[in-house]
Amino acid sequence: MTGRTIERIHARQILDSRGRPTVEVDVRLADGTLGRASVPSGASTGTHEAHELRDGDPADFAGLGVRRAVAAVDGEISAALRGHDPADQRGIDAALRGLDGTANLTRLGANAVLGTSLAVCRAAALAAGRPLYRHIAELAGVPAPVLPMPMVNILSGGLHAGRGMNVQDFLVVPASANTIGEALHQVAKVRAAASEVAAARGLPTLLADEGGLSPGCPDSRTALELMVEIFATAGLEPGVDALIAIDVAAHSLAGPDGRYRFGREGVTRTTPEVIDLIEGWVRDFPVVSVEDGLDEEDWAGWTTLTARLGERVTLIGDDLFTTNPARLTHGAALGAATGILVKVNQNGTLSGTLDVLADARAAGYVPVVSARSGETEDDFLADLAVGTAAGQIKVGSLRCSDRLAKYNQLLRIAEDDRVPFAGAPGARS
Ligand code: 2PG
Ligand code: MG
Repeated sequence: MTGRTIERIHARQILDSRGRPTVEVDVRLADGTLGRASVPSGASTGTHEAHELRDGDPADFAGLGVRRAVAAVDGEISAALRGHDPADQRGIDAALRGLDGTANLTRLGANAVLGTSLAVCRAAALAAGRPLYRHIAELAGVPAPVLPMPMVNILSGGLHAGRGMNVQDFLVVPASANTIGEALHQVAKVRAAASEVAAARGLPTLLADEGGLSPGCPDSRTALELMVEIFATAGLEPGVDALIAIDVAAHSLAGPDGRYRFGREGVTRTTPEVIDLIEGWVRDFPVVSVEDGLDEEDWAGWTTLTARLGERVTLIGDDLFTTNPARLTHGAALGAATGILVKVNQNGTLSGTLDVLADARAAGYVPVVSARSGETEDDFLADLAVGTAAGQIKVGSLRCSDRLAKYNQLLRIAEDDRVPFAGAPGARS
């Protein structure tokens, strides 16, 4: 065995940013190199995501334990990958999928498979003595890494904040920033202004799941007005320095009758009415992108929405695509959405995620690399966004170490002056 072979893979159950169990994987190489990675977890999840295996034992973290996934890594996965070259990411990911044997990674668990896939990648980069983002760029066939523009959570509702607002997230994009450092500085001003404005208005200043505020605005336009006021308080010009990104997470509003329930307003809307609502946001506010404006199965609605607004804002599919190549192909054929949220745990392997990013690019979709609402201190995503030159990243607010871990890694990568900053996002790639 050479030094660059996998000697042992070991997993453990750790806790994520919501205090729920998740999988952490250690990949040990024969030369002693240790690659470690952990797995995120969503709250507003798409139906077609790779399967997150939970134990369902009510006595263990209310059924959320991941001991079976951990056992799969320590047992079958470790045995199958022992002796493999960690640089062969594609071969390893194919072996993991083959070992699981199901389309959605239901047998071993996408959490077991993804944790291994990411930890293998990190071990390979460490063993080769090069930065993770450079290693990922090579795996992805990307000639030049790029630091992404962040879209940063400021106000939350939906499943990230006890349904205090119907729309899940309002985010800031610091559009006039010329470097990642400047971008984060502008966002820090916005985040501080958000607390200041909320306190002045007697709104709650406690944190939502991704470190933003949960002001409980009665409707979306009130939240958008609050965003604009926050930008002005931060000394930033709305529409020039600071743009608004919105994640509706419409899947969590959709009822079985195909209508959307905006419970805080006491209003139910049809698909055309939701499209009108979104058009009003785009007309009256500096909105740069709208994510999951409609439900994951509302393909006809998505096609209409895209035809109406696709040239004016980026329409991002998250639950719509679930980082799944077949769903992206389907959407591209229909002309549904113009952007795609890319989440490693929706797909299940690193290679699969890189393939979806490549497909998205080929089809002209704007990619956004994204964290989950449940995260750990793992900063892999920063290197993934840079290495794939994705252009944009979404990892939550400027609060909580699980979020800052990613931003701080971007600041470290920025010391490599060969890596440019993406700058302001355009409506289409
Ligand atoms: C989303 C993500 C991140 P979750 O909807 O885009 O904000 O949330 O991880 O809960 O799916
Ligand atoms: Mg989303």
